[in-house]
Amino acid sequence: LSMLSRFQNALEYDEFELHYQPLECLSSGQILSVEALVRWRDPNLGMISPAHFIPLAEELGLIIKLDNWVIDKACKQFKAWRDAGTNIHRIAINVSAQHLCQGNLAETVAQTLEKYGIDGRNLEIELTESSFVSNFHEAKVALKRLKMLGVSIALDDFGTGYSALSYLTKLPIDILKIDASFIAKIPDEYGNSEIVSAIVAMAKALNLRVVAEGVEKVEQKQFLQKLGCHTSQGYLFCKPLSADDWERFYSQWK
Ligand code: G
Ligand code: G
Ligand code: NA
Ligand code: MN
Repeated sequence: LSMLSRFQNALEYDEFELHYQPLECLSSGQILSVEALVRWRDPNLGMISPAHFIPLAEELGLIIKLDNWVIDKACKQFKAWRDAGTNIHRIAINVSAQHLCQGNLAETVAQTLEKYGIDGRNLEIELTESSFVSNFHEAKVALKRLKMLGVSIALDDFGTGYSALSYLTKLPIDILKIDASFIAKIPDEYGNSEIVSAIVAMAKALNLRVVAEGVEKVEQKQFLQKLGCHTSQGYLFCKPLSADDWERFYSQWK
């Protein structure tokens, strides 16, 4: 079977699933939101990482279909958790750079929110800087539409792209997610602590929320707390978990 037909089959036969990883507030200890991360469970190959199949889906022209599946599934899950009484305010989803300027992202999001009776303020959309590079104007229009729904916009993998910092003031961005590669080298490696510290200060000055990604060690968490970084995500607090495992984690954590 060609990759194209395998991927199409996977969409049709529901071989994708979402895993969930919480974001922890470093001052209150609360869980602020949960990020949905897609996985492909191939009957023969087992779990395939999105790092492999997202680029493939982009090449095959199927990324919007996959993103839309993720949007639907994540909103449906959020509604189910809310109905079951969990007190998590937001769910975050990743959207491919291609999708922001093509397709009808805001319309799809609006329809899905309506379908499940969810407020836009319950949703965060994570995008990478590459989403804005080729089509700045279209990106801005699309982001404004999402903002009108109440959706928060997070800039993912911040610090690893090539784009200008001016995006932060020209586009309606709410959250900076500091890339895990910086966090991996704090507090020891000279230069990195200063970069992280500068990003946190800049985010505060611009009134952006800031999230440290890939927090694995207690020393990293303590360093971030000292800097006043609001939010952390990483294996130290919780790995991405299947829906069932996440529910177990959450009920024990509560
Ligand atoms: O969860 P993991 O570390 O395996 O994710 C690898 C990469 O795939 C990350 O860059 C992540 O942002 C991306 N990714 C995970 N889930 C999704 C998704 O639902 N849609 C898109 N477009 N990218 C995702
Ligand atoms: O591109 P994005 O930031 O969405 O990718 C997030 C990816 O990082 C997910 O695939 C998730 O599995 C992974 N991840 C989450 N926490 C940690 C961590 O503490 N350490 C490492 N190495 N990876 C992490
Ligand atoms: Na992300
Ligand atoms: Mn990231």
